Amino acid sequence: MSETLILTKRWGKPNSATLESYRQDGGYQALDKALGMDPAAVVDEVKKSNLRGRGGAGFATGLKWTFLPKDVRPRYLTVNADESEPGTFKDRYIIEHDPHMLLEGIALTCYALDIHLAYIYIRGEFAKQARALEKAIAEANAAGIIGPRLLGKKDFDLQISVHRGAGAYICGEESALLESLEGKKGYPRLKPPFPAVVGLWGKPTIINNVETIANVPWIVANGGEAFAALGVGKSGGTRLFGVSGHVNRPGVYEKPVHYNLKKLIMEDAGGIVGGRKLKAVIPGGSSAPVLAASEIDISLEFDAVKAAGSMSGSGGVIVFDESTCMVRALARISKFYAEESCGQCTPCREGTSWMEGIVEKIEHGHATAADVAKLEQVAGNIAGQTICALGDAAAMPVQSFLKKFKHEFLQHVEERRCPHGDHGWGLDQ
Ligand code: L3W
Ligand code: SF4
Repeated sequence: MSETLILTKRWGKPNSATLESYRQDGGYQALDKALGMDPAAVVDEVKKSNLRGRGGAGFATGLKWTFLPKDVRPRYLTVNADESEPGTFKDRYIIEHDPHMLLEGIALTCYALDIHLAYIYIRGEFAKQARALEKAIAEANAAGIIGPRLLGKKDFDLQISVHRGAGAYICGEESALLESLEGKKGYPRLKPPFPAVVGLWGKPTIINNVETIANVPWIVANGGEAFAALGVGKSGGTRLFGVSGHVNRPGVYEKPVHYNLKKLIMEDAGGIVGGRKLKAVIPGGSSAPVLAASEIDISLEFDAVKAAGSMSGSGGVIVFDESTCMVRALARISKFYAEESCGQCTPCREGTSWMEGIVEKIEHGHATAADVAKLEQVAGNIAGQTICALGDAAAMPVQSFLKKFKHEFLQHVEERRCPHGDHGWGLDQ
């Protein structure tokens, strides 16, 4: 039986981003169907679908939608297109190849939740994708699909606005994103209250990832149960997995949420380059704990990856072969978090730079065994002590690399050099 494709089925078609092409393939028919439904029935389908957030946390989408207070207006939708987690590259392709699918998802979500203004917060570097969105929004407005009347038939005003970020990773954190959208510095807010209750301009705001929202047209067209049936347990549908690193065929793969990680790497992505052996895999973006080669015969479903000691996160699968220096790889990851910490809370601001410094020292053969122990201690004092998840995101790779590959760190100390010399492949090569 051929696999069901929801998000990638139109990728590669000529002019797939145009309204004409989208409509030829049945686009906006789900919106048409929804306009004949009660908005609450649309929410019910999303609940039944077991759609879980594709941005990293895997939170149940339908449940999040129910957190909106009943009587407070206005309420907003914000689509998180900040996609900056190292190893994650999927939302940009949805926007590039099928922007109307996202717009239809937005229109359906707004209709379901009585929202009249939606923002798409897009990573500043995504100039091409921002232009694709602007163009698609202009087409949808000109065709009367959005604007004062949905599909030209239902009095329901819907405006969609694109807001470009300015290159800060932290603005992908939902509350920092709201601050940035309000024109302020992207400092994460303390939660609770969650954005669904107190969000943009203090009003209830639903924030969902691009991929999450892009699934909604299929769910409405085919029914929530059909979507749930593509997955397993409380996780429905397919997901986009971005496979990068030492594989023969890196790229984005759409697979059922519970697809096997080993199969994805060894079969779909063509196995390890040069016939070398696999050393390690980060299964869900750089924040997720690393898995050793022996640990990857697992389902990629959120809870299954958690049970295996990591996170399925944003679906970014990073593959390291046997030639990788794990200290160097960690040095690259730690540098990223130190650079991107917003500096608002002490454990993260000081701890990320401290960890970066120690890992660099180990990598260059200037450290002692006491430095390795200190690294472990610093990471332990960041995790769970910060305002937002960036602190944990910086600590988890350090803790897991040390847990699984401590011998490599100690080897650097003993030999007073990197055993891989210039030949180790780090993340920056
Ligand atoms: C109302 C409650 N709402 C939770 C909402 C909350 C949010 C969602 C998930 O971090 C993770 C992080 C990164 N009432 C609620 C509630 N919510 N309880 O549910 O919340 P949370 O706090 O579990 O996660 P988060 O703060 O959204 C996201 C990991 O994802 N990550 C992400 C990076 C991804 C990118 C990217 O490029 N796409 O940056 C990677 O693994 O570490 O753990 O909406 O408001 N009681
Ligand atoms: Fe800023 Fe880091 Fe604190 Fe998050 S954990 S608020 S990024 S300093």
